[in-house]
Amino acid sequence: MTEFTQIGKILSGKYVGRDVSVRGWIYRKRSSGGVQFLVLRDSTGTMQVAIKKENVPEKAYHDADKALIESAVTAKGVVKEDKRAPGGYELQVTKFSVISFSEPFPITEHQSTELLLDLRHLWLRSQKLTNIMKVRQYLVNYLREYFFSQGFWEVAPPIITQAGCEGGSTLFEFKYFDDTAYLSQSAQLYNEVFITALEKIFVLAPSFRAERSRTVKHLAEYWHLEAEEAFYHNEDNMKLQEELVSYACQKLAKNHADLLEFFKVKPETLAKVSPPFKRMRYEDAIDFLVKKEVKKKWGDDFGAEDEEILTTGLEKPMFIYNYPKEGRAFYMKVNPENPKTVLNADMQAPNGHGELVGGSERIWEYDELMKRIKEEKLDVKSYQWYVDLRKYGSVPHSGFGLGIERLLKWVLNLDHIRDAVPFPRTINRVYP
Ligand code: NSS
Repeated sequence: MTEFTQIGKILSGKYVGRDVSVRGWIYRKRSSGGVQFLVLRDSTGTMQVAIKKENVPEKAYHDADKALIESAVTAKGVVKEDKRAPGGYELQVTKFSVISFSEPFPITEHQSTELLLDLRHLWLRSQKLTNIMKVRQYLVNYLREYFFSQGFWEVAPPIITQAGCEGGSTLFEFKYFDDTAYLSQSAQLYNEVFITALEKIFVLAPSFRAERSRTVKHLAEYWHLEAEEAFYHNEDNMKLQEELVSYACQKLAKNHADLLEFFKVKPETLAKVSPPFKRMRYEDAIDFLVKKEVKKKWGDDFGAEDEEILTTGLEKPMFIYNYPKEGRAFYMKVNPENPKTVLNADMQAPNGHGELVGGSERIWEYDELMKRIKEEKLDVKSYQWYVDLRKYGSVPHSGFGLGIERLLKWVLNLDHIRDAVPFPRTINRVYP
């Protein structure tokens, strides 16, 4: 059987003079004076292969001539250094065959965003999206690595649930046999179950939000990295988050400068992301905005423009903490120093990229939680198991959720969150 060499390895320069076989897809092509110059792409890179009429059988040359962009091919030949070739190396081909001929590829230069989204199944092979998927994998890997290094266990909560976590307005409801259920908005309530056994846990799973908003930061389906920690208070929770995010940023900066540069992101910028992150009380954030002549009063939410004003020019993310109790989720612990507020924190990305993390200390006492569930008029039946946890050895605890696509959007400075995920689901798109 033929052994194939990855293009990335050839580009490292160690294969000059060697006879190798490669396989991949035609990325670009041109011909001149009896030579077909193809640029081949595989998962590791692109390189030029030169097919000279006199060096290959007639059929091979004819096929190379006929094959359109995105045809799948194999080529064998000797690697030569060639400064004119993109990447600096060229394969001088002696054997060439087409695995499958492509029809005319429907994506050419300067296509509309809508068309590229309709053709997402084909556009995913573009260099931009391929590189995003690579960075995404590294990022997720480093986040996981950090949790494991701190003694966290990875758990598997359900996706189908009857206990909404983040309010009824963004729940996806569906028929569940003869009953009704929802797609999970957050694994949090289940995460709180695991801590009495494993103490510190995390989960990476899809979360679903029936978001009516058309923004560059909202998806209907996103990947949610959530953690829950027994005996942690809000400040411990924030420390954990800033260390987690810093660890991943620094590892990316150290190990993947080439990928970052593709997105014009300077590795030095990410290397600077280190604890502590700036912390600002909610009320101080309101004052800050008022001083910038934004019409804001205590109790208001922050919109995209407010977030931009608060975070423009920052080198690393910041926390806004102790939000008003009114409008916050039912499970958040009230701040004993100011009972109009809760012990929560949101981590905001620099330069208006939006909220990366939402976290809080949880109500761990039975009576207090029951009172909040009733105040919020939630269906006690669906939450009975959750409240039950407060009867059997409950402890103070905290946790948070980080949107993977939000983090990727900020790290790579992407214009739109949809490019941080292969198949974006938004209010007006569920195809392909
Ligand atoms: O609603 S959150 O702020 N918080 C929770 O869901 C908690 N129950 C998490 C927890 O404590 N275990 O969402 C958390 C993060 C938020 O900061 C964003 O980064 C991300 O989830 N998020 C989203 N990403 C993309 N699209 C949408 N619609 C979205 N909503 C939240």
